[in-house]
Amino acid sequence: MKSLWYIPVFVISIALFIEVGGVDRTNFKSCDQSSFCRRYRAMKKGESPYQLLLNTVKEGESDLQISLMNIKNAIHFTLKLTALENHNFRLQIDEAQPIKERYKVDFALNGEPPTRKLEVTERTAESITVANGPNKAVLHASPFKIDLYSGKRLAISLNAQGLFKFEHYRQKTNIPAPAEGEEAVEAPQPVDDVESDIGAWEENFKSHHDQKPHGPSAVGMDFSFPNADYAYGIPEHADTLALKNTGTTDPYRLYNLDVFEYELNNPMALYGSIPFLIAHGTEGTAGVLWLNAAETWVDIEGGAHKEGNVVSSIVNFVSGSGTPQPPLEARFVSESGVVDAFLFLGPNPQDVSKHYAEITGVTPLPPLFSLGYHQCRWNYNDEDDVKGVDAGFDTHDIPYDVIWLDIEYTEGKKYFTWDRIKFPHPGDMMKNLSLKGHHMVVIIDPHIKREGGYFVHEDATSNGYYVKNKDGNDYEGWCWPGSSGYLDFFNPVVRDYWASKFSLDNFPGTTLDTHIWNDMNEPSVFNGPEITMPKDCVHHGGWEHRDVHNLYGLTHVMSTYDGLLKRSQGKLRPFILTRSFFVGSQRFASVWTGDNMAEWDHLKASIPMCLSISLAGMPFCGADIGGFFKNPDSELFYRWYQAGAFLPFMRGHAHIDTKRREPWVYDQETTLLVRSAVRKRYELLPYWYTLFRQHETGGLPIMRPIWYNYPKEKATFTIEDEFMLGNELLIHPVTQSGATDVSVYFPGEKDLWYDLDALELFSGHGTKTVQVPKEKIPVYQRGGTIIPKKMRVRRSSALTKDDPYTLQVALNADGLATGSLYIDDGESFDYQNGQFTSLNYFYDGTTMVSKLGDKNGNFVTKSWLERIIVMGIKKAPSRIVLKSPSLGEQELESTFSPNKHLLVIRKPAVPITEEWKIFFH
Ligand code: NBV
Repeated sequence: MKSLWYIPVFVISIALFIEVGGVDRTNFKSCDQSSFCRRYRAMKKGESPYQLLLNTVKEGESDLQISLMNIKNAIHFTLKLTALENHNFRLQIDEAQPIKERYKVDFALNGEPPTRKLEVTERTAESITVANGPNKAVLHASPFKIDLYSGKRLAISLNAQGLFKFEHYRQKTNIPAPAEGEEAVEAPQPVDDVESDIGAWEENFKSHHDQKPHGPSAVGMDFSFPNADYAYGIPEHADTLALKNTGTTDPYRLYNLDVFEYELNNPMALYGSIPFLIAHGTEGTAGVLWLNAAETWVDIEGGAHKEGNVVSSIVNFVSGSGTPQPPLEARFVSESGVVDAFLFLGPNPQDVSKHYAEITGVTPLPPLFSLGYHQCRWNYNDEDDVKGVDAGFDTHDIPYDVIWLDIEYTEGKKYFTWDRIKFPHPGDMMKNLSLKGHHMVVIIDPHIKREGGYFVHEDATSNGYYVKNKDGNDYEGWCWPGSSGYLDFFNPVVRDYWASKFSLDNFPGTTLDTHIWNDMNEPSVFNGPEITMPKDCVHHGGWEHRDVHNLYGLTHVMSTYDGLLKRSQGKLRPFILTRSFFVGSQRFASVWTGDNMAEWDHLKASIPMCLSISLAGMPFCGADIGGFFKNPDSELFYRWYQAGAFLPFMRGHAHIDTKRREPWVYDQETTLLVRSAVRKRYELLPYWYTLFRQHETGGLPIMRPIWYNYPKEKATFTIEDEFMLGNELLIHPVTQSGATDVSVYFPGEKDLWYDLDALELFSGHGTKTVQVPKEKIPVYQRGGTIIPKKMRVRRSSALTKDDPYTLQVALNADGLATGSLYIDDGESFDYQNGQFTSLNYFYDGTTMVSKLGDKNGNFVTKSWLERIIVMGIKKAPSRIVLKSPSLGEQELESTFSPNKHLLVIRKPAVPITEEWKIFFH
């Protein structure tokens, strides 16, 4: 019997991969089909029956603990409010005397969050007020509510809507059926709605039965942001950047799932989850991290969004326009765990990101090659195919850095092995790629083929490394290899074991230039409920999969990262791409938006999707260029490269059933257009690298919504067809078929925007129509900035190592500009020991200065300064003189275009790492 179930599953999966027809919603739960979501959504506002017992307050150095009681059933909880460094707060609520310990999220935070002194400033019979620097929290006893102030402004209120609810663990009350002739025992009065919910103790979905041995355990809290207009973040959803009100739809769902052919514009769950929301309005920005790894749903209401905003439409109908908008509300509900909420009070978007990054970590500086172009396909068939594709880039003079191998390179989908027919000499293949400075990324999924003799399976079974099913046996699911086991990365021994598999000895055929792609790590289980692991499976420490589901992918990449690190004795920076992610995944991996489609709307969606992921602290994001499923026509293809060249992670990828689509397989014109887009990427690599270093040190996103840099400018709040890189570049990719022009919004009342192709001023503040002939990528440099470039075309980023730099200066209305450049060896951790140079540049009309940003840096390079381009200069200087330690005083040559207001200074020729001054006379 046991072996028969897979036949239909297998047939279904095959069918899935041939037909392209849109998501099968019946595979995934709606809120109504998830019993805790249904229960919580049925709750009415103000129903929250909790009261703070103010006479129980215990003051700690940096925290306050108080008892919280459910007045309906007298169950007690412990509330702990902690003062975090940077004047934010952390709220933790747990059962005071649970019959079973509740899961608290591990791995996500970057160590124990730093705290500071919490001061009690006021006590009344109804409330207690505590201060954390300029910010304060007022805890109201009854009705229970917490108001958080950023300075004097009320930024966030908790339980203001009265929707907080905490389902305590309980014993199941089994009421024996009456024997014949006996009277029925009267059922005890239900203590809450849980008792009457048939889904509370077990639940069915399709053919799957979820046995809930611990019963109902959900937690939920509402957060109000009185002054905010929109909420952003909580990826991953294929939806708008500004979150929609969910009054008439399902809530946004956070449950890492492999959603085949995901649809756009809906709140369904996708591969990754980051329960971090940013609320923003002209008066300030605030953030909430709801640190819970169980299935989570998020309802959004109020704010400036019109559609789905029931309250605001009634208010507007009754009293006409001009009525204050209802407060923006977000309500998080999770199936288990505790309440653990980090409350970031801003007041600026930058404060929120920085403080979030301090707690959850940043993306460490990636190796330079990984910022170049990546060429992938499911699959490059064999070594000759790889050789041919590599040669194709040379023939067509297109730079690229990485070629990827998908699952077919393995022997029967057994990871850490090679198909010996197709890839008989992987080591030689690797070395040949390395000769031209290229790298390879190979896929390693977490499912393990259950086949006797396969070393990983043998080790996993004999040592008990697999996740267990509810009966305590190894859980067996179905994935690419057929019957599969799933390593339990929650066990530190398993993580070490997995890490050791990446050593060059254990994974023969790889070299230090081989990096890793972790796919299917939601985890994807073809025959599991919702294509994932059953919730009643059990992990290390006895935790149910229900408690930790959204952490699986994080633990997988953590361990892979460790493996790659150890492989080079901690010397080289690993590159990993992950599909599934959670809070903290940014510390280990880059991410992409999974299996999109070769459709214009999917190209368009890649911008808000990566923006949301970036806002949630994961900056290294991209989308499959060209679209994974289906075949793009040439226009979609080259427009996608043009957009993709300006997303942090740039990779072309395609499904196994699609036509080949290396950059040169269309007509010659398309090849040239793609080539030009990729070359633009390479010119800007020094700028990208500097941006990533700034992220590492400052925690801000790299790709940013326009409002992030212009927080007071309401018109920007819902823009999602353009974005900024750092503070310098504004990009409005063409995402419409047949477009001859696009309408670009230029923010900043006083800002000036320079066209990156024409090298001249294009616009001030406002909306402008931009002509977009085939080769045009609308990219603008903000006046007041300086960006570094390298202009020589090479085959890979590695080969540009000693190339000279160009500095591109764009003047603001006052004729000023500043910028920076970061340089190191591009691959090792030596930069952490001083092997780097970081420079700041200042231009003020009479001088331009290069100054070391950090005197401790002492990187040695042959690179020099080849050119300085100044855009927006009114008149030509009569003399330009350079003063530098190595070259002394020298007059520099230049050309000036009066119509363009463009000055090009030729060959300053100073070593790039030097401090110098240029005088304009
Ligand atoms: O490994 C095959 C694919 C991969 O190409 C894709 O990028 C992943 O998102 N993988 C999913 C498995 C199944 C795709 C239908």
